[in-house]
Amino acid sequence: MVRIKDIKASKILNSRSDWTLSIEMLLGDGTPIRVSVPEGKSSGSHEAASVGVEEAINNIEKIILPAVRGFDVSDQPGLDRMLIRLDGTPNKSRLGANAILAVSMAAVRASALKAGVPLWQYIRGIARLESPRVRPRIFANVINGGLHAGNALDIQEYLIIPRTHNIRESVDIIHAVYHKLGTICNGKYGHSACLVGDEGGYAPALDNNLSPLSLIQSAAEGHAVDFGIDAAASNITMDKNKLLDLYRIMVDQFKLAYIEDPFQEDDFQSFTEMTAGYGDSAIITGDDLTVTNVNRMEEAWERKSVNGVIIKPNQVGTMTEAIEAVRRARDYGWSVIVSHRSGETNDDFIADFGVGVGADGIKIGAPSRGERVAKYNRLLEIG
Ligand code: 2PG
Ligand code: MG
Repeated sequence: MVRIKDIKASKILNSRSDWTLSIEMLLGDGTPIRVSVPEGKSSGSHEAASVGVEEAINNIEKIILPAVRGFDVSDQPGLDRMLIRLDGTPNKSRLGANAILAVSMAAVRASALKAGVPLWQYIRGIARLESPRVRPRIFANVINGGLHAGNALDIQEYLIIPRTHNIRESVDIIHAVYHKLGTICNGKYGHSACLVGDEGGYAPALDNNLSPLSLIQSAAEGHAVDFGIDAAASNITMDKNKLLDLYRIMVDQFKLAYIEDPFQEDDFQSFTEMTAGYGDSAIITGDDLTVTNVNRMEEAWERKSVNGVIIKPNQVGTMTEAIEAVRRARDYGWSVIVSHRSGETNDDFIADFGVGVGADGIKIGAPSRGERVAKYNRLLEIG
């Protein structure tokens, strides 16, 4: 049995140079386990609530540590239940989803280390999901807009999705297309217009929401890739009919295979229409709509609003609940896409999580910027 002896919490910088939470959990035998938590910018308003970093540090040291000291890290459901009870609010607003998640993640990492197995394999074991043995397809965000870039693109993410479950092949394709895209972008708009955004994709100074798809199409010529978008539409002011027109053109001209958050986060009805219209050829995915929350997912299922779902551990706050959300999505027959956040650290936990739960896809930004590359390289290591 491996017990929690101590937890030291501190603040570190994330990829947007905002402070975020990092902890070092000390185990009974003195082994230190480090994790840090990411942070979204286009966050859904129904996500579990994180608190400020100083408050999270204080909550961990003054409230969480006294409760979990001596706890067996391998009892993940027991630990997570205790954290949820200790918080006592429906959205983790007392202790903070960031504070709770850090402890929950550290327990998983500690248990994997002590069990002598890779993190992804340990997660596969505790998830007990009937996961296919194939690896997730990689969803690479190669052009950034919306809140993740300083350009005028309404759409937040333009994604390429290689049609392979082989990690090496997938990264090879993403690498090739990303470089070609850079060359095309520089040639057309000049270097200064093609610097990268928050998730490492190029952020060309464009305002036509279709232009990025033309660029990507040229860059991807000859490669087996699908195209997708994350509209993150809660941050778009365009009215519903204009958005529908835009999506119609995108599907017709570029055969979009993936559309995330096409409408505002509470507009289940419009998602339902979208899924009825395009769900046969595209994965219509909830992110801000569903926020890794089984109650929101249930509503989306009853209303046939989506056929795919984003899973982000920090939207819900514990490993057990994130795994439960994956299980629920499987019951519903939905595609499961595990995702990083736009404000990341170099912690590569999410790569192991995506592989461990047998996700269909994993969204990790573009293959540039250290915090994104950390996830790509971890996936390559896992193989
Ligand atoms: C999203 C995410 C990650 P953020 O909307 O899917 O790409 O962005 O972390 O800013 O919510
Ligand atoms: Mg999203």
